[in-house]
Amino acid sequence: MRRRPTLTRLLATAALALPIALPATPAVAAPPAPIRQLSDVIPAPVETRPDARGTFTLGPRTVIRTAPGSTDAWRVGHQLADTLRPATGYPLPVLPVHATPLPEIALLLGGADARVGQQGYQLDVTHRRVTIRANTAAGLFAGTQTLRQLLPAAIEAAHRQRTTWTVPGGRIIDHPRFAYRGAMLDLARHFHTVDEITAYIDLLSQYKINYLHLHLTDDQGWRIQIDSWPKLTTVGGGPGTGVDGAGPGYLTKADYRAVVAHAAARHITVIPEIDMPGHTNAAQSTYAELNCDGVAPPPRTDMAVGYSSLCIHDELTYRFVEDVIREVAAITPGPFLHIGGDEAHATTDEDYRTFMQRVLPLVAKYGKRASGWNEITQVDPPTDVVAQYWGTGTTNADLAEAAARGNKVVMSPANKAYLDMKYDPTTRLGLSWAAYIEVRDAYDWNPAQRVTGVGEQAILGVEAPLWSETLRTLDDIEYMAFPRLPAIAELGWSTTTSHDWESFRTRLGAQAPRWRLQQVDFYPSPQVPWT
Ligand code: TNX
Repeated sequence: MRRRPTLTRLLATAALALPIALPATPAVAAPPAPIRQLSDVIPAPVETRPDARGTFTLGPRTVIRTAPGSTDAWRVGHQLADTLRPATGYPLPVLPVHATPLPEIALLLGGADARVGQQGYQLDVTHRRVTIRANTAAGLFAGTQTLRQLLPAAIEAAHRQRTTWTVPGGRIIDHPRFAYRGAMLDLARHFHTVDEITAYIDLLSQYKINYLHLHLTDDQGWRIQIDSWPKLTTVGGGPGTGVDGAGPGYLTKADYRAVVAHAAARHITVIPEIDMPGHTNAAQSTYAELNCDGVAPPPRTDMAVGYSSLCIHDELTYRFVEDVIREVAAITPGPFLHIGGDEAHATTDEDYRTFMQRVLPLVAKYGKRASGWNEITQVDPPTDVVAQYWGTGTTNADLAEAAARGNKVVMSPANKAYLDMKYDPTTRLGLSWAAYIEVRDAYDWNPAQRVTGVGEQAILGVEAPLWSETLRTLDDIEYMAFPRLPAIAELGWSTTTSHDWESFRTRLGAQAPRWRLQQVDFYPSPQVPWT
């Protein structure tokens, strides 16, 4: 690469040739002072203490140092280097920690403020170094995602950029309000490939999302390989499946493991969902014996819900369910297995109870903790069962009773957190049965004050579901998730005291240059001052 003469150098040469002395400071506009502040981060950090003297500049000699002996920390260090190298063009070697005069980014386990807990971190930025301290690799990873947002947006470019890579000085102490911050992707209505899922995971991880719930089965398609029932995928997930027959495909077990590993490397835990006893037409149209009358119904590619039910009083049903739970549990390292349970309108209340009382112990038998949509609270499930609230109202007696008994709740109110709802009547994609959800609607609610009797103590966290009836491509996914996903991520992570729409929309607007560089196809909401 040819080095172009800088203006300073040209002026210095001119000064030698001229009889008069030039002022020591050439009349060149100084690079603008960093306008980013420590608090310009989504989700908003718990505590920021800026120190204007401490600006750190990432340079060609910067090294990344990680806690010795921790492969987890070393891995986070390499991920950070991989993130920072393309745009900076710097080597950023990852080395074990020891005293060094070199400018450095240090990733250390231990020594952080006691408040950071298991998922948080402390970030210190001085002129000489950036130090991220945490108790876990997950905490270090969260800290690196904050650091990424504190660098100029150009850091997201895939090719070398000419800019000054400053990080504003000071200290951040940060930790999540809720342990669970989820996103859900529906693979059943339209299948999404491993590449699409992992691309989505990469975006989620930037906003400290730590659970990815995969809706793997529904009336229109079955998307996960089950060896003991092989036609579930080849037929139930085969050609012609999905809404309008336009979403065929399925994950092999190897695909699923690849997704799980990609997520785990970003400290995201995958939760598989097998929806039952309703939403089962794909299985029942594939295997006639799963129907009470022994007759396979035709495959369905429409968007109706609530018409299918497994046969509650047939032992074969439970052999099927146990096979599926066993095989899915075996490829799922995370603690949760979601058994759906929503909209079982073709199952009587009594049969629903019978079914759940047989199936919940099967989840436990294979070492998993069951979660289900909030209908599952109708059967008074054991208190380790997690209920996911998807209603639009502010009262739900079964849910409140379950919360009082000790069941934890994940909040996904459909009129706030559903990413498949249209932004407004003109949105090309999505549905509108629950609400139109503009960015402010997605942001302005409190998970612990949404449903009467389900307060802070009962809430495990929040989740933003993305149903795929109308979504086919990754662009479609991005358009519905951005910018609302970061709003839900902030509700899950940040304290209520920092909740402020004006602050949020300004910080959100500043994300746009990053999304453009990442080629995220976001919805340019008129509510947000995009930069
Ligand atoms: C309701 S939410 C459903 C899904 C649909 C979704 C579309 C829930 C538990 N069930 O089957 O895909 O609405 O918004």
